[in-house]
Amino acid sequence: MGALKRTAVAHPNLAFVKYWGKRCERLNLAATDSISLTLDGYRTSTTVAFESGLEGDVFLLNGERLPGERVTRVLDLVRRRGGLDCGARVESRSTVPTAVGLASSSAGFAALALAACAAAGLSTEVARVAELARRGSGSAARSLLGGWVELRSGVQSDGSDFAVRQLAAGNRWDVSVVVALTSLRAKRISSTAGMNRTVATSPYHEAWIETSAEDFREAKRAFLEGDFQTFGSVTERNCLKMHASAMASTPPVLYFEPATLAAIRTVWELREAGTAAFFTIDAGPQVKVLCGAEDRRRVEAALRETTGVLDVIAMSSGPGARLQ
Ligand code: 2P0
Repeated sequence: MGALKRTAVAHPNLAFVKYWGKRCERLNLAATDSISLTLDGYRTSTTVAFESGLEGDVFLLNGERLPGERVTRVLDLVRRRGGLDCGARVESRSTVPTAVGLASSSAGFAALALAACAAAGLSTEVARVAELARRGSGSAARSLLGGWVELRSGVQSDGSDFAVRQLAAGNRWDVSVVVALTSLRAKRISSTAGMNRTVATSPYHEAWIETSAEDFREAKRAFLEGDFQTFGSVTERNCLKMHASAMASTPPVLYFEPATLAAIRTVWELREAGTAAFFTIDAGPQVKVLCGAEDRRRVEAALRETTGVLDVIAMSSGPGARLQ
């Protein structure tokens, strides 16, 4: 066996219309369609080497050996398709803080799936890799593409109509994403567990699913028409509905910290004063603010002055996953 080894790089993405809940857990198919922007800034670089004689997989993240069950789940599919029966050594270097709501898994599984497909000699077409990246983390399929991306989860039980597509290049809108870090403590409940609990117990989950489809249509139309205000309003509404449905679970799924609410208030005050800035929040306490690039400094300054905000990081659009 020759050197079945490749490296891929990917970046996290940020969803403005969100994925929360699965329609099929086995195939990891989302219950809702989503729209995201792939970011620059943080990055993950992953090398996959299939090695004959290696039993089981070895997964290292920033030099630390981790269990890597999900890594093996993706690699098993790659092995089956590529007719391989050996273990793999996976070495990942990531600048994304993990488990704090900064989408580390989106970059991680996009890089892993792409590197593994290439190492195994499989197709690296986005559609093929997306199916594998998704099995690691639903949001990872979106990080395969750069700029503005839509993920359509489809309705078929075998996932055959699942698709990710680029809606537009990152420069379609000259925007910044300003992230207010409010806590770097690992979240108490993972996204997967949080969304599964929401599906199983939240009385508002059905309403989330129904209205999320409207949000997707409205946000996509606003995006294609260049209507930033409407896109931003739908973003906030969609985010708060996702969290409202999660909070109504038993036991509750609550990701906010006091500074999360303070940062929301700051964004609303900025808007009242005429700055078009809109927030979104993922499975963690960080507040991500979408604004025009020309307003970035004003938004950064306001968030820095917000009680409880630890740090502020500005990002722009980034490229999709690529082989090195
Ligand atoms: C999103 N999130 O659309 C939403 C918003 C978090 C909040 O996708 O279970 O880590 O691994 O498929 O992809 C985070 O969920 O979940 C996520 P799994 P994933 O970005």
